[in-house]
Amino acid sequence: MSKSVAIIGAGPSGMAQLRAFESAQKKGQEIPEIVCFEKQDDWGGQWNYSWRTGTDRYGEPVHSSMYRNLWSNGPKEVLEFADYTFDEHFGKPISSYPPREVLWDYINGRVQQSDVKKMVRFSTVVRWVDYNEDTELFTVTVEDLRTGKTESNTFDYVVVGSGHFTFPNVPDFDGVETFPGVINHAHDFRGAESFADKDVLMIGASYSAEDIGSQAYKMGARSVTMSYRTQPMGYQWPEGIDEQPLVDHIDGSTVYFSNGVSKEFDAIILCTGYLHHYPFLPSDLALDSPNTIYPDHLYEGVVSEANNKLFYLGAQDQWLTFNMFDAQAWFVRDIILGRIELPDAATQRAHMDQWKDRFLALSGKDDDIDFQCDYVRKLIEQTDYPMFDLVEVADILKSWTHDKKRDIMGYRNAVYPSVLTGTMAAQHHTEWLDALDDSLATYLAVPESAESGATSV
Ligand code: FAD
Ligand code: NA7
Repeated sequence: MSKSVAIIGAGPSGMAQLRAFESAQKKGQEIPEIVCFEKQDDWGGQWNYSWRTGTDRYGEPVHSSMYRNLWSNGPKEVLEFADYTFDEHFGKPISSYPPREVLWDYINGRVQQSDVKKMVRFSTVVRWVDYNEDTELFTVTVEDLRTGKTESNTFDYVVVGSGHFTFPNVPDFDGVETFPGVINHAHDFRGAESFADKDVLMIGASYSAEDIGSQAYKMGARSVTMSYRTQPMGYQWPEGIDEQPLVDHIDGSTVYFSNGVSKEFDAIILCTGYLHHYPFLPSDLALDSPNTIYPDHLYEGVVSEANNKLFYLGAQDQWLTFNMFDAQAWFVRDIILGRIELPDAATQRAHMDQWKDRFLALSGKDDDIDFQCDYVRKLIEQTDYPMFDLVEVADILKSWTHDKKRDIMGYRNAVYPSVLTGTMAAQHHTEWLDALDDSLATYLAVPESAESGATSV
């Protein structure tokens, strides 16, 4: 097969694409020439933690928005790879909400077993991608960050797996320049220890505000205030956390909210989300979308309407993550291998409109969950990726949202069964609120106190 594929990024999406091709190859299929360009020194994308903020040692924008004490914010049972279970990786049941390093170990474990790392060019950033209508080839220009050398090569297909939780959405607020304390976007947040005994404000009402606010509470903040634009999160927050409407203006350390309430703060974290930003793509090829579970102009959620040889993985807002990226990667692989034929442009458009109409009619989280699980099921039905019970996955996701409503500081102590193996997750030795050591070693260790029946190390 003389075709060639460039994959941009070796995060969970890019790794899924590598694994998809490898899986076909192992079944005797000839595969194209594949090069995956990854600007970081290692793979794992967001899960590859960096203490750095701003720019990295090469002067490139730091990619990961994850922080030291991050634990999975959804049950691991909804993201489990269908071809590599948690049981297989860890050899024993683990809890439903592991810390970042544990999930990185799991993602890494699947691809370590294979030979795909040789297809990745690390420390190599994609600078520009151009499509030539005459040759029907993409020219991909990259820079080896270690040598500073640029080079351009042509490819038949490009798969974008560069993620969309890196470039901060930074709104302005009247008087914000007079605030004397620290102001950061969530992208640059690395830990909440310095918030002990401080009054902190989160602007935003989604996952980042919820989790960074909870981290601040865990690390002993005097008060945590979350400011919402559309609607409050509405959890039963413990004493010391409250929600206020949008910031009206800021005067020195005092923040005035739109309901007339005002309060002094020591620090502000902008949990205001991220931009879909693809600085290596011309505007006609770059996806332009808000953070949503149905970005338009992607046939089957992955094929660029502007150019059917360009694909996006993981471009959706995510209820499902690793297994959805797999479903997408297997589907993209089969288009490239010629196993799936794309319909004409009008049929693609009609299909996208159908899904868009359904998306626009969704009301509430349960609907969103069913929508994304249906989407993933329909993709898997078209490939040889192992099918799993997506109704059960949807049920776990719905239970998770209810767990959070019931106990926002304790939901991570709940356990769920694997939909693949049936194994019930283990009750972790330490409750999340008391767990201050997030390392893989401590997570997997059996504490001495377990023998005496105590619940914390
Ligand atoms: P990414 O993980 O972002 O990886 C993209 C890769 O592309 C990176 O390695 C990057 O270096 C590379 N890249 C980017 N641009 C270029 C370029 N020009 N050239 C070369 N390489 C490039 N998901 C969960 O399932 N559970 C969670 O608990 C969870 N928590 C999260 C917490 C935070 C703070 C964030 C931001 C996300 C969280 N997510 C979580 C979602 C997370 O985005 C996905 O799990 C997953 O990492 C997405 O994979 P990806 O490969 O699509 O993108
Ligand atoms: P999200 O989920 O995209 O949420 C962004 C939040 O920011 C959302 O509540 C927005 O309010 C709010 N927002 C955006 N612009 C503004 C302005 N101008 N003023 C006030 N509030 C604003 O991003 P997250 O960072 O929380 O989560 C992204 C991923 O990171 C996710 O997958 C997690 O797992 C980790 P809205 O509701 O639109 O009014």
